[in-house]
Amino acid sequence: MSIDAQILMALRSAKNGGVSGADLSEKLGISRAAVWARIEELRALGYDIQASPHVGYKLVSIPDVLHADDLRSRLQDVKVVGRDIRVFQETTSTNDVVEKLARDGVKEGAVVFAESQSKGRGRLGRKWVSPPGKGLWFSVLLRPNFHPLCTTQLTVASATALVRAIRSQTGVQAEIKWPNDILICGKKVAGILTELSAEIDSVKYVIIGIGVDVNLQNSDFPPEVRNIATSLQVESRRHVNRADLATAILREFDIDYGRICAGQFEKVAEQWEQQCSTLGHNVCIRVGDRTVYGHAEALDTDGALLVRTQHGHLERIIGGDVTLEK
Ligand code: BT5
Repeated sequence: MSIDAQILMALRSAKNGGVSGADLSEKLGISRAAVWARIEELRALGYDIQASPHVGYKLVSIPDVLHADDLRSRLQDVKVVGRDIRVFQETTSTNDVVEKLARDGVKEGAVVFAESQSKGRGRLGRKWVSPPGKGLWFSVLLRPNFHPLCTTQLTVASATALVRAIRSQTGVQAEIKWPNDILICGKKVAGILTELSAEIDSVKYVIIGIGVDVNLQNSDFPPEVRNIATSLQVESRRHVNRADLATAILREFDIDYGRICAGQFEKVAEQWEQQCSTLGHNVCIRVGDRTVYGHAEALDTDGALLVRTQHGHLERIIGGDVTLEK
């Protein structure tokens, strides 16, 4: 772990107290002058660190920036998701960056954040609006040992993780629209783009791309999206710290990924069923050039949606665009 991450970790664990320069210097094995220099660097990034002769260094507030070392230092407890974190100021799409990492053999659990994306994308090549500094635009690399058809389980897991983290960080109750939308009061606040590289019966890697509209104002969305999108700031009426939210999402996703790897998808599905606005409704689903009408009954064991069609058949849908019917 980097020196900066260790300093931030020590300051955080001091809670309301402070940590003396001498203690930090001893703990990190660097001189007090070097500690001071690192503290100055962190202050320049916006970390408000007070220094006083009696209390030592004290972390007063953290800036709304994504700092890879800081995020990593706050995710000591994760098993897989978030054990390697990289932050870019700008990328084309974080899914592209992670795909390159995957091909280079990087271990699963790596997460790439970008402050902004010039070519953020949704499914079927749709555009994903990703302005700088206002959202969480990131992708997670996973190498699950399962059949490609089970990949929907990961989309389901990331959706439930998002709902839990949004709830714990903002108090707002979001809902899931199958398969990949997170909505608040019917407006989209986050989306998930799951991309896969696989052999016929085994997965090579999966990239879960997640976009969360955190502190965007309505005017930050282009006109064509403004009426269907919202942000956590708009809904909770307060600024949301992105680093806090990011660590909460990754921690929750790590828990659900652990469950899936242990063959306990049903535990994830249980939560999903409580948070999902699609189930129990009549739906219209566009799957490629086909349209399926029916009643969304349940989630199958691989994450597929089970829809009772107008003709009484139970259809398994593994992807598509859902519209709720009246
Ligand atoms: C999605 O696609 O919802 C998946 C979005 C995934 C974005 C993340 S960001 C990090 C990673 N890197 C990427 O390049 N992508 C992932 P889909 O269901 O196809 O929805 C796309 C539609 O959502 C667009 O056609 C717009 O109507 C709408 N949209 C675009 N930007 C939005 C935004 N910021 N917030 C809400 N809705 C948006």
